[in-house]
Amino acid sequence: MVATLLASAPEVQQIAAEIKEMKIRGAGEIARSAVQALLITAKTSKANTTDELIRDLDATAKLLLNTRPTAVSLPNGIRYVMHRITSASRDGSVENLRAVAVNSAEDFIANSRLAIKKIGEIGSKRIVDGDKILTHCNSSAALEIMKQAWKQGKKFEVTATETRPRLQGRLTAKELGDVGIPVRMILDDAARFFMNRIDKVLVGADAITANGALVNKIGTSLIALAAHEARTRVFVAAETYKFSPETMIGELIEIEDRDPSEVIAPDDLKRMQNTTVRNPAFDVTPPEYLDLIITEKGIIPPQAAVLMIQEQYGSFSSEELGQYHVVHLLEQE
Ligand code: RUB
Repeated sequence: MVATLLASAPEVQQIAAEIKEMKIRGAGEIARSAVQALLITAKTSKANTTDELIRDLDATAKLLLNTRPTAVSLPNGIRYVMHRITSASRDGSVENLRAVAVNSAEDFIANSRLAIKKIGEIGSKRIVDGDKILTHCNSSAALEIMKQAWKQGKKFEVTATETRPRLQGRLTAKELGDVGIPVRMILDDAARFFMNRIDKVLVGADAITANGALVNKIGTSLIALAAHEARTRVFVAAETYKFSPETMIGELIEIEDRDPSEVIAPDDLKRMQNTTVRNPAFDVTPPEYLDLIITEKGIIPPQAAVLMIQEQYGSFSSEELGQYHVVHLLEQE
């Protein structure tokens, strides 16, 4: 068994390490990279039987599932491929099953990129001349909306929070600034200070729960709270593979706790008596603080998240979810 896995190990291990170290980051890119790891495994596995190939793919899936816990896109992307493999016939040749794996992985990656473009098309209609938009962290889906709106000739400006501790706000400012959009970067703590001058908050998602709550970069819920107080609308850009089927059956989304050294240098911390550090990477914004979710299938109110999950996954048990028995996800009509 080890012999069949070794061939794909280095590249796959590298993808897993880069997700963990956040060299690969953002929920969409994490999912595409995890699926890419399955694709590499399918192409390079030395498996002689369909069972051996499934075992190799399953080992890669498990490795990837243990990288970052919060982005639901990751297990959903893996399920997209694994469901198609495990429901394909095992009686056929290993080459046929390899082709199923490669095609499903390629489909997921292509459809997920297409989903971002569609979100850009749909969401850009909600941006009007003169808008002052606030965004948090660095979401490719949220940025696509702003980039497409700018391309259409709309004139607006963006306030980007710096996003402590990893400063993804700088990536956002660079990306938007490079296409000509005027960006003002602010401290995360200044969001409420500026909120009265903001027309729309636009953020991405790591996960959407069945009750329509948003799991996104730490600080999103405080920004939504400030927006609620100022009667500023909050828009979420989320591909449908960010919706969590687990939450339909009462599971909670795990919030990643990252290393304290991202917040304070270990030597500085050592000098502080009786002090510990917590560094949750994400938080939960309840649906009451969100106005709408922009998906590639259209705009929905957060309360309709449950219908979106039902439409995509049908009904299922927790055992079925665990065994990749999930259907329809991201399938194009
Ligand atoms: C990134 C983050 C993004 C979502 C959506 O967190 O919170 O808002 O992942 O991104 P991190 P996208 O930097 O810790 O991964 O729209 O690109 O999927």
